[in-house]
Amino acid sequence: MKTALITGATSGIGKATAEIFAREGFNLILCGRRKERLEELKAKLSDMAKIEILSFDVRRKEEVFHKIGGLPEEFSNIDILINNAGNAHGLDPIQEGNTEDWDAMIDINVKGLLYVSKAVIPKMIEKKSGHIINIGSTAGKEVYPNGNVYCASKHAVDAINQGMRMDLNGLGIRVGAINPGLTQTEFSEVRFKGDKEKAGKVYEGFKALQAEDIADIIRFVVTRPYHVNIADLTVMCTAQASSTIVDKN
Ligand code: NDP
Ligand code: 8X3
Repeated sequence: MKTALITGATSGIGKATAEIFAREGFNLILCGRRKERLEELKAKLSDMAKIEILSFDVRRKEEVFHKIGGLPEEFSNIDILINNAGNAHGLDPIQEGNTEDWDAMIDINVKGLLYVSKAVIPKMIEKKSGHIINIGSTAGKEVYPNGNVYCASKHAVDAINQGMRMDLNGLGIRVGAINPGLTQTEFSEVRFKGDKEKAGKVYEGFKALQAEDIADIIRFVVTRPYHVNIADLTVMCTAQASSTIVDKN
């Protein structure tokens, strides 16, 4: 049975992916900072899959290596890595940007993804198999006003995804990105620092993607035959045509 490590499993896309993977019977390593949420999810999914929870902040390099390196034997052989942890912090013009928000986005979305990947890749190379899915964004394909540093962080994920695929070519490891557009999760609540009303408005007047829609696509990607690698996939809801064109009524 396959073992999957999912970062950002406490909410949104990561949580929905954990749920769908559990139904596939995969062994799961669920990561995130909010340990109580991981424990709740473990309790919910344990009758379908073997679950290990790993609570750490992806920004803490030493902790990332310590936690992933210390996985119990039965979870140490990771077949699938879902690099999903991440968020936007703020939506301000660059001249008004908050440097702590900038640090958070670069440190979590870019450096955190790199640390987790570096902790997981050596064993994949050893066994000459593995599958890494990097969760990018439409914000990694185009830039929108006030999106500046978030878009930069997701453009970096796009570049890392391409580079990772090149560097791991020939080593038996599949690498691909999934780039969602507007998806209704806790994403906007985090972006607007807990302002639920402002966050809710982002998804008013149209049917946004749901976390389960992306999770179902991730399930599809990881269940293709081994010679098939979905390298780069952009998904938007029907109402969205680009980062700035959304049909709202
Ligand atoms: P959520 O806010 O619902 O989930 C974000 C997840 O990331 C949480 O589980 C959170 O866990 C985890 N996370 C955040 N910061 C850290 C950290 N420092 N260390 C460890 N884990 C962390 O948002 P989404 O599900 O929407 O976001 C998931 C991914 O999808 C992100 O990479 C996001 O950029 C991307 N995305 C989202 C879109 C959207 O419109 N929603 C569209 C395109 C891409 P915890 O807080 O418990 O640590
Ligand atoms: C999340 C989608 O458009 O808010 O990556 O940047 S968007």
